[in-house]
Amino acid sequence: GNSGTGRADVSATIPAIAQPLSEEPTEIASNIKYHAHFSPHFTPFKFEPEQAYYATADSVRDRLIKQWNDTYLHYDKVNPKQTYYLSMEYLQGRTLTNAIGNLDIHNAYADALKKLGHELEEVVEQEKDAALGNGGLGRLASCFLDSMATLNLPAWGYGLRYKYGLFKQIITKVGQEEGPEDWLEKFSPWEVVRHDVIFPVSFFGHVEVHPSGSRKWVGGEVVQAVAYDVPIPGYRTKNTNSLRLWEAKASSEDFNLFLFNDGQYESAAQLHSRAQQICAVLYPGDATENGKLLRLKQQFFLCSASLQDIIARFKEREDGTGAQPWSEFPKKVAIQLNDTHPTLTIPELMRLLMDDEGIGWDDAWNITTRTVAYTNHTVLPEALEKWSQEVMWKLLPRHMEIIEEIDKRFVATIMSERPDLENKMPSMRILDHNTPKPVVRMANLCVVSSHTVNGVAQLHSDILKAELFADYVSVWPTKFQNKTNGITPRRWIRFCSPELSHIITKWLKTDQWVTNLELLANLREFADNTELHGEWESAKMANKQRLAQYILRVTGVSINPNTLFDIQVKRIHEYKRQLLNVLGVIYRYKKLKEMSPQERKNTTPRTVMIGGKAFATYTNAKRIVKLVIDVGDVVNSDPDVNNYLKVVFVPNYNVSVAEMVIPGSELSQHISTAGMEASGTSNMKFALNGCLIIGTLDGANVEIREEIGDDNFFLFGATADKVPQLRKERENGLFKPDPRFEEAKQFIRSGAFGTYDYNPLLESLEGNMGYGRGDYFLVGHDFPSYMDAQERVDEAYKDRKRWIKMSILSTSGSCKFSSDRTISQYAKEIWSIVECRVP
Ligand code: B1H
Repeated sequence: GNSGTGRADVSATIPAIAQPLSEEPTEIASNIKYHAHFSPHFTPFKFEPEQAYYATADSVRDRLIKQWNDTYLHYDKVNPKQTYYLSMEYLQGRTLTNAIGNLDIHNAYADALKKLGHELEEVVEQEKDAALGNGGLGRLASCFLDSMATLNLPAWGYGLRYKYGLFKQIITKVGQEEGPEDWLEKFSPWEVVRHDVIFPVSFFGHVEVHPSGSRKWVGGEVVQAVAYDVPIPGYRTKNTNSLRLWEAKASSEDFNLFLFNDGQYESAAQLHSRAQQICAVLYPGDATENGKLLRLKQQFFLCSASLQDIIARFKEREDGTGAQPWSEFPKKVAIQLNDTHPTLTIPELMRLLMDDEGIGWDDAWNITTRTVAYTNHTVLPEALEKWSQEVMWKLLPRHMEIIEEIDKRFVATIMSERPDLENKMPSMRILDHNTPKPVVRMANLCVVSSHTVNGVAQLHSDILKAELFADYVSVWPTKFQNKTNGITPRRWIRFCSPELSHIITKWLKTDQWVTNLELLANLREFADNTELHGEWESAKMANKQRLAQYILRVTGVSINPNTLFDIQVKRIHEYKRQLLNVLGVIYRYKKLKEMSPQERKNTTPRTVMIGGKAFATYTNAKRIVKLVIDVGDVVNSDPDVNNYLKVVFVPNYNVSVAEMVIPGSELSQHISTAGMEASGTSNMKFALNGCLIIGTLDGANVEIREEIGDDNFFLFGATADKVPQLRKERENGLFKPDPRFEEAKQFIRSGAFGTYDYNPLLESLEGNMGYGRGDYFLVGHDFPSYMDAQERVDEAYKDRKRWIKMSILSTSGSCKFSSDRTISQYAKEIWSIVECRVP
């Protein structure tokens, strides 16, 4: 039992099933007890935080299921046009806090748990993050799901149920090491397996041609796709949408009993383990692509299963007779491709319509192109997917036939309508025969086959139109749009910073801002109010203290909440320029060392925190991690300076770490080389939480600065339009490095941070210009203006009143960056769907 711990004794009396929908803490407590007793996942009568978490999750899930089922029935009855968001990644993070927050029963559950001897804050920490994504692209998909449900939009997500999510980062003396992220180790209480939703997905095989001329793909390997549904509740609404994650399994006929009886156990189960590989692990490359067959199988698995499901639902809802008016399909279905990863949706939909439904090419093409839209998330060359034609012919022979036909017809149309584009054809075509190995360019396939193509911030969309897709723009001028990214204000301020949220609600005299972020603009009028300043500062301080405790717990480094908390957290990539940050820190350290104790007292004390995962084989990224750790070791143990500077590497950055770090930050760094970060979304989260930004004119920074005002943004660096010219100058030996830059690099070379070989990192900043060489990312060029901007930060921070005002203006200037706004625009301008509210 739990006698003496203050925790509920779940053995004493058999709990009655308490009203599962009651909002009374007492009733909720007995409902949680009921679950601990009757849906046990552990040895009976234990009630530690872990048991309390699972019992609470079961109790919350009961509430969700009622409205989830109602939503399903309602959409079925109304049969509205529905959006299907196809994504290889969802970075959902934890669910419990978000679920009780969206259900608006946080306090009742907190009180109920208290009655059972637990603190909600401790209980929710038991949950493992669902990290089925790499970074911004995956988290964007999750924010979109939250907004679609909150806006009562009939819209579902489709993805894969990876057994292992994004690797766990372990920081040791040697730098980053990777471990498996076994989020299903116990199980997830938030998924429901639908045993009746199961579709076959084929690979390999050959194409049979029938005497009639029709073609049929006969797959060689067949695996089953089983649906696992995750409820996506909207905020304060009944609508609860679904995230449907597919799991691959072999059918039981595939188990070879003959081989098994013969003692060949491994061979007997071969097909089982082959099927299990498909959803075993998320590919860990953020903005990189590595062309492995298994990744292509994953992509096709997602596309094929999702389309079969979408078509089955279309037929069921339409009339159930089997005589479908297929021209209705684009009026009922909008499919959004989250980057090119689900591109195979296009040939697979064509195949299903032609080969299974007997529709001719022209009609099938019309249906497909009116259904599918594509979002581009990057212009980095290493992320543009190109699949080997040879591999594709083997894995998907029928799809390659269709892709060839799309390519052929595209060429024919352009040649007849736009002969002036003849010399552009080689780069515009879908098939590329010129490389040593012929490839399919997935982005080109998407542009040619989608009714709409969008970028994720204004600057990015402009660059797409002017560069990557310029030739297509001249053919289809209205196909290209911008949809500036957004973040959900529920997870990213209301639930992760309740202190600040309550202050906002108090001053705005309404909590409507949580679903109508425009209202934050009304905070501006109080930006000079000293009473608000006091409250604001103490909320920020509470969040900083919480962060300091967390840092102490995970790194052993104690940091002072009275210093400026300066944070850069994102995937480690040379274009994001964590190296610029570290070089700046190194220069600051060196100057502090040279100062007299009296001079040091006049500086602004800072705690610099850097976190993020490096792709396991990206050696320069790993060297940057190691450099941050080494600099931290030296600086933090140097008694001359460690009251004025500390440097911490935040390990294993993920969604729940972000929920801790962002509210506690005062300055955040978004310092990519201009033109390279498509949007960025953490910049929006920081700004919303009253954190000031030091940044370049890149991605959404441009729009954030526009909204919060140039006085409240620490700007530096080259602009995107100047970057090509600067690279050329550099190539021609015209670049004159700033002495501060040389000094910082020399300090590393001198061995000040240990014996690790940093030469490869320093060499990437030198030598001949090329992708990844010769300071391609212009760290040297931007260094002086970066240091100047940092000096302006130091000055601004000394003036407390000014700083707090800037912080308030950051929050109130963040209205535009709600994913509710983004999703409303997608719904209206791309999907043509409207709300379908569950009564
Ligand atoms: C973004 C990716 C990405 N852009 C390939 N591209 C991947 C590319 O596993 N892969 O193969 C995974 C991810 N991710 C990010 O999308 C951009 O870099 C951010 O700037 C942007 O904010 C985010 C959301 O639009």
